[in-house]
Amino acid sequence: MGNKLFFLRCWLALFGWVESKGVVLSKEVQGLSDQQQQQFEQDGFLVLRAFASSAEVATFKQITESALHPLVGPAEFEVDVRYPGAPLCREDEGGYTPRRLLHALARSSLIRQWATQPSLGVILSQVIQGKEARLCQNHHNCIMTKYPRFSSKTHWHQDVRYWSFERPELVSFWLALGEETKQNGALMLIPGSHRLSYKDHQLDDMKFLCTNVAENQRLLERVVALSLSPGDLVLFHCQTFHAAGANETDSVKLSMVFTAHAADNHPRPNTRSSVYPSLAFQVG
Ligand SMILES: O=C(O)CCC(=O)C(=O)O
Repeated sequence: MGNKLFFLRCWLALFGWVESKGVVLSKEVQGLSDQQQQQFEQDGFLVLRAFASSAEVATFKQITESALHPLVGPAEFEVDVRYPGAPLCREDEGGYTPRRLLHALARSSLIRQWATQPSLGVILSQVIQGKEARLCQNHHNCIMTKYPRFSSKTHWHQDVRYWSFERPELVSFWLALGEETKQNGALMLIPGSHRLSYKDHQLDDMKFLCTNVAENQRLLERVVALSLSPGDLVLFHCQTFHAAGANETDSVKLSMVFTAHAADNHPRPNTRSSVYPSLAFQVG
């Protein structure tokens, strides 16, 4: 019995080491410079190049690959969103193409550790008016999977449209796990669009920006199309208009996306935003 326990402990210790070796656990805590903070305030988004190490990216890619083959739910499928280019029903070819693996935080302690790391707590607090940040489990909390052939186009929208918080002051962070380019459907954003207000005729009934309206066409002249490398992180405000194309390449595009809010910005009770409690970031 004693021997069995000893071997079990050794196995667990080894497993723990293997589990943690892909993620840098003690990184120097670094916040944004004043210039980066101003850039975020002005544009409503900011790219932090090489934020995650190649070991971290490799670990998250491996977790993702094993959740895709076979598919481990919960997942959202392209057919569920019905965006342009998505298969129309499950029975169609590509009908089971995942669009995102949901509940990323519950999938691995390594993902949780990474997403709640002290540096992210500091950075997110800086971009939400210096308030203590909390990590939301209800939005986005996913690994986006953009597949060749069956992925859809995402029209211009603000993420906050379906979220219910006391104040529309949430910030998402998007980690590229591979190259993201126009060809495989990378994010495009409209700088400064989070600071504007919009009249009813500028948005359709699903709150997408109407591209045939003159005011919107002027906004669309400012579009920035991102090109990301593995490990790059994009911070974007929940009111920044963004869109993305379909994946026209032969390989799947993977990105991990989470959302944070100020601890004193509560979700409205009994909404999609209040189902699971938000998590605290680790202290450095
Ligand atoms: O990668 C995409 O298609 C865009 C995803 C997005 O903007 C969203 O889900 O809010």
